[in-house]
Amino acid sequence: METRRSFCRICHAACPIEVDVEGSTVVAVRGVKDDPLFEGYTCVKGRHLPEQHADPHRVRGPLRRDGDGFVPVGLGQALDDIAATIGRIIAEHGPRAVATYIGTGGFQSSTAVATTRMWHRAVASPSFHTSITIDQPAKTTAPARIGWWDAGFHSFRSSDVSMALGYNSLVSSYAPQGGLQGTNPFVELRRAKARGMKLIVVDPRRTELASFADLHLQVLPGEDATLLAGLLHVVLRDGLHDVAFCEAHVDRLAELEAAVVPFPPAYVAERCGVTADEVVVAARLFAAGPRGIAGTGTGPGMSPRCSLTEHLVTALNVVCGRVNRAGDRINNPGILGGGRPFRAQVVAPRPEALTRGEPSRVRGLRGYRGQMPTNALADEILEPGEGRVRALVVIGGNPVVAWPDQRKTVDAMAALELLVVLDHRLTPTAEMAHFVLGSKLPLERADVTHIMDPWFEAPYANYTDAVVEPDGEVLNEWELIWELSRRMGTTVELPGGPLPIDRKPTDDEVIALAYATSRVPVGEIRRNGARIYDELEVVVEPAEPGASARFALAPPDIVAELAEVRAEASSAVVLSGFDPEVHTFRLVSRRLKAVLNSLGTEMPSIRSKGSTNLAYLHPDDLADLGAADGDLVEISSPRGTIVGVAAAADDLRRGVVSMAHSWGDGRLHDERVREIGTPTNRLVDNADGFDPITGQAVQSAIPVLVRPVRP
Ligand SMILES: Nc1nc2c(c(=O)[nH]1)N[C@H]1C(S)=C(S)[C@@H](COP(=O)(O)OP(=O)(O)OC[C@H]3O[C@@H](n4cnc5c(=O)[nH]c(N)nc54)[C@H](O)[C@@H]3O)O[C@H]1N2
Ligand SMILES: Nc1nc2c(c(=O)[nH]1)N[C@H]1C(S)=C(S)[C@@H](COP(=O)(O)OP(=O)(O)OC[C@H]3O[C@@H](n4cnc5c(=O)[nH]c(N)nc54)[C@H](O)[C@@H]3O)O[C@H]1N2
Ligand code: SF4
Ligand SMILES: [Mo]
Repeated sequence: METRRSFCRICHAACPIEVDVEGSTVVAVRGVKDDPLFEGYTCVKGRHLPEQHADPHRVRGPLRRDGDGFVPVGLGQALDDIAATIGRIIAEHGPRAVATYIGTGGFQSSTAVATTRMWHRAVASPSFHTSITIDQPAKTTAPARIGWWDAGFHSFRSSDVSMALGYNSLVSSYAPQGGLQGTNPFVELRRAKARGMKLIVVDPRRTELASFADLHLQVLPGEDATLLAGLLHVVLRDGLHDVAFCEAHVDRLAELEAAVVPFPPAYVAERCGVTADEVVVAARLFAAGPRGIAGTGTGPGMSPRCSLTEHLVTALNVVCGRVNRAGDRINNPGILGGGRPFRAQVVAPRPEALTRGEPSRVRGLRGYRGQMPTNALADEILEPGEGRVRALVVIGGNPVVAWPDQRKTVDAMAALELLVVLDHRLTPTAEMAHFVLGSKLPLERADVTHIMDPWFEAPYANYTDAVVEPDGEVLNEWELIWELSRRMGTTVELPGGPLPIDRKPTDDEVIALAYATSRVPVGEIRRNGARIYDELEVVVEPAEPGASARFALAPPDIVAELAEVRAEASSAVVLSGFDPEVHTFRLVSRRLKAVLNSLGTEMPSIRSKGSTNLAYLHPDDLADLGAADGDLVEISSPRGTIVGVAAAADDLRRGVVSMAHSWGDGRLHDERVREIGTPTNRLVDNADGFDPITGQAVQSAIPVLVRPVRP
């Protein structure tokens, strides 16, 4: 038996691992105790990688649709057929008709996004989609309206205060401030608390993270914009903001102050279901700083008015001056990103960037930052007319359960002329495909730590070679793009030059081409393995002479939306079908430790921890419904109905159903809910109450009616 070093790629966190291998069998996986950043951390998912490799149902070679089932087919034949169909659709309907979607699984492969994006450019198809546009997309669009700070905002390790609105890093390893992702989050948090950092958590659930909080606001879901307006109200009213910073760098502070006047603590408290005192204490604790930021997770990022919420949280950080100043050392300048300077100046808002993207054919939406919104892809497939999407290649994603509006998504998958899925599992989406291509598992390919690169709390990078041989006729993500390019005669240009077409490159070559402009050459990162590049002394430079851009705190559309919020009784009114008498509960999303979105239950040890996504409810709510733990409950939104298995949870506030997403299958009923769970996206309407800028549907704080299912 041999032990090799690698890193886990089930989620973005990139925990370094030691892998025991016997021939091509993965025998055991452990954390790396001496890793300078992770200090031995792994989670239950990573430690069960051997079961992922041993899965008897793994897709080990191409499958082609044959009636209701599949037949195995040779890889060359499958790729010939796929390339020919894509070529025909482009010739008949133009390149826009061919779309790709890279999901969370695809993101883990460090060259998937770069190669797929450039393939789109080569065939002139704008229809490039990823899970980014359904994963808190307002984070990518808010800077265009409010501006950005070139040298970045405060990092976690140097913070005196951290405000977490709707994320739960101790389960998700996700944190907008870095710090609690890509590390050992438990150790990191304890150290921060030991040095005196104050933690404020805003969440309807007393989450694992909230249990460490100095202040937990157990809010009603969906009201984060109101809460943030209230925090800004207190900060500005009491003069707790950084006056000098605001004078030098912000515009329209007076307009923002005026716009939040109608959000005094008493009003905000009533609306958010907390006390006025809690609102004031939170504002003062945060403003006291002097360092630290507030950030949102998927809770607020998927609730109504996510763009406004993201604007206000950035505004709160800005008025408190929580940015890196000239002379500050940047704790992680990024290793794979380019060696750009960090300057103490505002990056000007560019709201026009949000009105110039490729138009979507529905709902007045547009592409932004080189991608089309995934929220509208089902409509792009279903809406007749020029530019209709007819072919879709899904790379490590699971639209049937993960996309908003399940019914529409299922209809869309069925309407495609060509659906290709690259995955190692026969997912509910793969079950609807014309071709399923088996993907390599992460331990079968080389990768770099590209997702975490800008977020690591230290200048850290890792590189892994493949540690086992691939099992079956399976493909890496870039290999699929290369195979299509070769057959279609397209050139995929990467930062280091074109992907060679006359011969098959290696993983290492493709990584070197994709990260040719990295701060540390990838060859060096490969030689070093996991390492902190402490010798990279990057210090914030003064502003460029003449730099005059300012943060746009209160553009007229933001002021107008704040007034709309103030005129509503609840954020749920954005949904036209909402009836306050009927939809008395709010359904919120949550992550589960043992699974990643739809992935996990194929591993027997994980499956034994639970085969359904329980519908957690406060025990008193359950009692009022006349239901008990383990009973079936029917959950209905204005858009649809699911049946879930109820579970009592006293960590929730009353009136909230907390449920993980992306379970179940595409059959649109829940007869097998106890065995496979149920997809909460059946409750989601992608065309009602959506955020007008990003198209984000209401996927959290969904107004629902809950009823017991009588046997
Ligand atoms: N209601 C509701 N809906 C949500 C959310 C929510 O909170 N609530 N969250 C949203 C968010 S944040 C996201 S990111 C999306 C997720 O949306 P998706 O990414 O579409 O869904 P996943 O279930 O993560 O699908 C990932 C797939 O990749 C496969 N995979 C894993 N590793 C690899 C690999 O190395 N290569 C390849 N080719 N495939 C691999 C897995 O088997 C799995 O089928 O869902 C969104 N949907
Ligand atoms: N173990 C595990 N880790 C994961 C994933 C997984 O499925 N499992 N998924 C990965 C993905 S794709 C992503 S994007 C990240 C997401 O990472 P996080 O954003 O941390 O996701 P959650 O753990 O669901 O935390 C969301 C929190 O928001 C709260 N919430 C819901 N609605 C509201 C609201 O309206 N307002 C407020 N203030 N709070 C609200 C919920 O109660 C929940 O505690 O996690 C990643 N990591
Ligand atoms: S946190 Fe993510 S990367 Fe780390 S072991 Fe768990 S699944 Fe793997
Ligand atoms: Mo996500």
